[in-house]
Formats: sequence, C-alpha cells, structure tokens
Amino acid sequence: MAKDNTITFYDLALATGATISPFVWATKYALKHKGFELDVVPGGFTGILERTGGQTERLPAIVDDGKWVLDSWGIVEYLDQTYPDRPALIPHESVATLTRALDAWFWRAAVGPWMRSYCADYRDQCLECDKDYVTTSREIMLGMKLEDMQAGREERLPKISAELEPLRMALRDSPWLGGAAPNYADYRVLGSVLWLASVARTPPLSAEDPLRDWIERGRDLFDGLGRHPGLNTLYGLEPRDGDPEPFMKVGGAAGGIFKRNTGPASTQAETRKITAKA
Ligand SMILES: N[C@@H](CCC(=O)N[C@@H](CS)C(=O)NCC(=O)O)C(=O)O
Repeated sequence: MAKDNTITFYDLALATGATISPFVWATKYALKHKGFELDVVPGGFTGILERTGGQTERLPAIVDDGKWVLDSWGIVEYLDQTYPDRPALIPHESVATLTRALDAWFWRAAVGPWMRSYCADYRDQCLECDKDYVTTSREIMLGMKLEDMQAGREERLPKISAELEPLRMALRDSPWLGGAAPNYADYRVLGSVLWLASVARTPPLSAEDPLRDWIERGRDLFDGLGRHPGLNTLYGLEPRDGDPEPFMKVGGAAGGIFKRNTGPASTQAETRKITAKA
C-alpha cells in the first residue's frame, strides 16, 4: 500500500520541465485519478536504465512501496487491481478494448503524422544531454533527417486536424469519453494531446476547434495537471487557400450512428435526396 498515499513516478521531461511522452502523461493522470500524490523522479531520455537501477529502458515506471510496476497499460491494470475501492480507471473490460481501439486509431490518424510534423521541434526542446540521442534514434525511426521530415508541415497540419472528426463527434454528445466523468479513455487521448503541446512550436489546431473545450477541461483536472508553463499553444492553425477545413461545422457529418432515426419525419429529406431522379 502506498506509504503516505504517495507513489514514486519516473518522469520523462524536456528542457522546459514539461513531460513529453504520451504514455507518461496518461500515467500521471491515472495516478491522480486514483487519488495518489506523486514523488517525481525527474529526467530525460538519457540514462533511464541507470536512473531506474536497471529496471527499465522505457518510461513510465512507478514504484509503490518498493514494488516496481512498468508500462503505462501495466500500471493502469495494477492500480485498478490493487486499489479497487478507489475510482476505477477502466470500469468495465469493454472500456479496455474500446480504449485500445481508440488509441490505435488516434496514433495512426494523428500522433504519427504530428510526430512527422514536429520531430525537429521535439528534438530542439529536449534536454541538452538528450539531443544527440534523440536526433540519431528518431532519424532511424523515421528514416529521414528530422528537418527534412518536418519540412512542409503547413501542408499537412490542416489535414491531420480534419482527421479528428470521429473524436469531435463522440464528444459532441458527452462531456467526457468516460461519460459524465473522465476515465482512462480520456487520459489516454489527452496524454497524446499533451505530448503534442509539449513539442508543437506552431499550432496544430484551429482556435475554434470543438475539441478545445474537452482538451481544456482535461488540462484543468487535478489542480491544472495539464497546465505546465513549458507547454506550447495548441490553437491558432490558420488554413491557407485550398486547405481542407480543419474541422466540420456542427451538423456537417452527423449521419449514421449520430443521426437518430425517430421515424419517417427524421429521414424524409435524405430519402428524397437519394431517390430524386437526375
Ligand atoms: N509500452 C510502453 C511504451 C513506453 C515508451 O515507449 N516510452 C518511450 C517514451 S514515448 C520511452 O521511454 N522512450 C525511451 C527512448 O526513446 O529511449 C508503455 O506503454 O509504457
């Protein structure tokens, strides 16, 4: 049991002191959701293995009263199993399955493309001692020089934003992905958004983006956990002529599951349109 209600948390941070990793951000939120205080062990990418006494090369990692727990998902499972009387992170097994699906989609649609659009910014904001390692490892990962990969992002950013419509639609009808209150699904996606805020030196989202409300409420949770002063501004993306709209106006894409069939009066207009003779 956590002594003094405190759990040791191995952070992964930038020179600004802001946490960088989506996994580490999500885990910070998970620990706070369970009501714990964090005893933060600071540090960047260099020397994780040494810092953790040989326990891990990857973060997050926590130590709960001497017990090491690794991996963001492993930590969430541990917290819910060990502290079942505290608010659940994954209140039902379906939330685990759906959260994995959501996270996989979000990485493919957004985190990957954003990484390719901000990889040099990412490196530039790292701790001095991390810069060589981050340059080399990320250039191998991305298969290109970071500056070359990042170039031309003005072209890509509005398209990435437009891909986020499924998330906007889900949050149109619910304050949180968890329903009336946030759960690990919210923290998982929010963790990636905060990673984005830690690296993005030019805004990835429009000022009017409907996601802004959910993001900002998420940042306010737990006494402003997501409001580190080192984070960059997320809003201010201005599409240029010919760019796609960075988000759809309300009602624009509210078909299928989002359009409730309450009888013919609710569908007549659409039926007429698709049965009209040319
Ligand atoms: N499956 C792991 C993935 C963790 C992970 O890949 N962490 C990255 C940070 S985003 C890391 O520690 N990287 C160390 C490095 O790049 O050397 C989890 O969910 O915790």
